[in-house]
Amino acid sequence: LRMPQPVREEPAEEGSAAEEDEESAVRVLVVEDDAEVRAQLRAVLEEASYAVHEATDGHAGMESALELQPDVLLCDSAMPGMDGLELIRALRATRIGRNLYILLLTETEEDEGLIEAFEAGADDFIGKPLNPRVLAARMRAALRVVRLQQELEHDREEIRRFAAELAVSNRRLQEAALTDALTGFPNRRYAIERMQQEWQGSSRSGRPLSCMIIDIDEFKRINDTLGHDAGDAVLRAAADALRGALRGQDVICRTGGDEFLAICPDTELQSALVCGERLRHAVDGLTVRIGDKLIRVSISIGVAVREAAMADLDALIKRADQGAYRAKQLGRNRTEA
Ligand code: GH3
Ligand code: MG
Ligand code: MG
Repeated sequence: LRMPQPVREEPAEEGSAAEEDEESAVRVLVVEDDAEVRAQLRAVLEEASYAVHEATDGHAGMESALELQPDVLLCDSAMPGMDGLELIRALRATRIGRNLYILLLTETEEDEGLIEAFEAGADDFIGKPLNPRVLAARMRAALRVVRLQQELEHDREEIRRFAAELAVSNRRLQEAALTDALTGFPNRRYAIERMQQEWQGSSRSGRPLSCMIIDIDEFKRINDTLGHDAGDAVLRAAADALRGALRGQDVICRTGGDEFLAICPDTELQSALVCGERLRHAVDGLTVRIGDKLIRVSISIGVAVREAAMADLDALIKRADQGAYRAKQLGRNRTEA
């Protein structure tokens, strides 16, 4: 059971147009030990407006791939040290490498070699020596997959955002369902659930639990003589005064009409009585201006503490109710146990 709390709103961040352009260019990482082939690849790729990055061996390729997170990896199969297939296998085992489109440059195009390349995780291959038109065509095929991947990622991001918004509005609804709109205090439903929690906690730990029933004096007369709106204004003013005099550990709920319940965990009767008196004083003498009239407000309070002989929560509330009744009988504007 959560106390109603205001929800913070995060401002949306916006990237500049230049940043977005940079992001939408398809990034290709070329891993190739032969400088001449690298230059040839770069020429073809830049002609087609890809953003080209280079690495000269498998290990450097691995590092660059993880850091740059390119859209396409163009990698040579035969390289000293970590060769192309080893690089592909290593990348496919990472989160970043899993969605990468991988195009393998191979010297041989015999079946066994190609099967091994696909099994290592290649998406496509291209034979050496390079035919620039074949490379451009295979890159266009790669682009179809990359675009789908990007759309998928974009949709996933939208879903995440939507789910987050839903969670926020859900939380607001839940909070509203537990809040009294007039005073902003937790409402009766919250009060009952919270009291049950505190009752159980206190029964288990043996720590004291007190509560108070607080009722505005002669409230009907305010309604009857000045109208319901005036009554509402008095209720709000009384609630604000109560809020200002409340200890941090205590909770006040509006349980109905002109009645409030204060829940005081870890509190013996004597301290609860002191707290009750502080609340009563905070409201006593409060004047609310309605038109040209000043209305004086006071409250009567009944206080009770959990006792071993009490069968259940209702017994505790009933005891507090009896205190409030006595306070009214004894002339109002009083705190009684
Ligand atoms: P007592 O000193 O004995 O408490 O007298 P009282 O007139 O305050 O009697 P009681 O507490 O029984 O009266 C509660 C009244 O509160 C009854 C109803 O007309 C009024 N009331 C209940 N809910 C609202 C509300 O939301 N707004 C307003 N303005 N009045 C309300
Ligand atoms: Mg009353
Ligand atoms: Mg009442």
